[in-house]
Amino acid sequence: MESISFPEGFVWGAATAAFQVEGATTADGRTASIWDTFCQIPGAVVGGDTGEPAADHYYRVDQDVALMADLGLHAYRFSIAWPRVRPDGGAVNQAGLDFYSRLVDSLLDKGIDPWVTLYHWDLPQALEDRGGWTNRDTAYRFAEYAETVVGALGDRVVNWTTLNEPWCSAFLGYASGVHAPGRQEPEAAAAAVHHLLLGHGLGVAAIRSARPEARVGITLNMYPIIPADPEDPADLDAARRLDGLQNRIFLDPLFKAEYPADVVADLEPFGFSKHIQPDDLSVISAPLDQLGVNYYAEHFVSAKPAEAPAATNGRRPTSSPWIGAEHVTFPSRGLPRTDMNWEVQPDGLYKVLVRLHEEYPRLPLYITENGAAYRDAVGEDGGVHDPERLDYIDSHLRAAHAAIRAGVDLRGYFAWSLMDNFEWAEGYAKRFGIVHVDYETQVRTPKMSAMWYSKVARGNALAATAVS
Ligand code: IFM
Repeated sequence: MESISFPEGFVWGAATAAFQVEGATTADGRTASIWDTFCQIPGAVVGGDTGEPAADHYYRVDQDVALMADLGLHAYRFSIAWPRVRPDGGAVNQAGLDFYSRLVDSLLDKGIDPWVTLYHWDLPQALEDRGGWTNRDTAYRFAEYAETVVGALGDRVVNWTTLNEPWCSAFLGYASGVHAPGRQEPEAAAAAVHHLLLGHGLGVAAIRSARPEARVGITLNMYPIIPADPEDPADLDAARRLDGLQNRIFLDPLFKAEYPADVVADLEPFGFSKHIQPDDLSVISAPLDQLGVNYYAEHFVSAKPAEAPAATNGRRPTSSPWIGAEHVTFPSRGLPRTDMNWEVQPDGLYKVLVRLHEEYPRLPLYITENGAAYRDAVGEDGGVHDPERLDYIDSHLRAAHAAIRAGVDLRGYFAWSLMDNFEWAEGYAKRFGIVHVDYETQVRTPKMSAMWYSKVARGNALAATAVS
């Protein structure tokens, strides 16, 4: 393997999200989010895990910032907990804002650029009680919340992300029920897609009016969709439908001011278009400064029935997130897999980046998440040896670099995740961190991948051989 350098100024960061790392779910006026409620449903989260203690980041934030500085990170992507700063979606809670204000100051003090995500899935439960993202009003409440956060942090934060992975919020939250709020109503998911995008557009306007100099984007989880048999019309239709639901239903309104006609037709049985009001698409397509891409794997899809239904392993029953495409299956093609059972396919990252470059306006791109869960343990020597994660990140960085060589304006990479954390419905069982967290003692141990990543960030380059 060759040694490669990244463009000057390339941003090397790591990411987390509030509910996954903070803990302190009732501290200083925070009220319940949909995830606090969801965790109480029997069988919803593996092991009955909850947002406590997570990585106790709320109380260990100084130590964590010092760790990032030791690793030589340029930027930290974190999210704000809406129910900390506007509990129940209502009045502003200064104590909640103060936590993030201190975090921003401490990052800047160490020369680390704060990248703020406003919504990483922790909707105040009180807003869900009024319909959550199925209710158009939630988009306006989101804009109000955005205005509050930008008002408090906008003097020091430049890079803003409105939503993280709205696909998950809409389809896992309201159709499959795998994520909070755990609803299994396809019509609700269709409504949620549009209201999340509307919230994004209104949020962009709120950020720009408070801080014209802000750099604003959204983060999408993008997947190349590969038909199992490219000669089979049914597999090709399966791929078209999934590309519509995963990628184009978000990209087209954001960047072309229209929903893709085939997706609108597919979703008509779920009442999708009745939620779209006359000016909505112009709000949603407000110009952005950058786009965040979260990449983990490809979807290899077929219209043929699955060989064996997936086991539920004691979890509560869930539905398909693929509304109108429930028949689509995901056959194995023998690629290596991570502990999430996700394929390892770095070439898919190249495909995603080049597709964005070719089919959508040429915005600066950032990989706002990429990484892998593996079964790590602290060894007898006190270290955590995670060569698979190191190889995973190395191979994806090589794919990203190939995209840069092909002309893609890629400006940064954020490893998911800075540290082990609450992996949603999988609880604490899946470890994505480059830093190991012992949840009993809250001791942090940088894994071998973290030491390696630190060298990459410092040198702005990948060495010829991955494992140092
Ligand atoms: O942990 C999540 C994160 O919150 C959003 N993107 C995918 C990660 C791994 O599942």
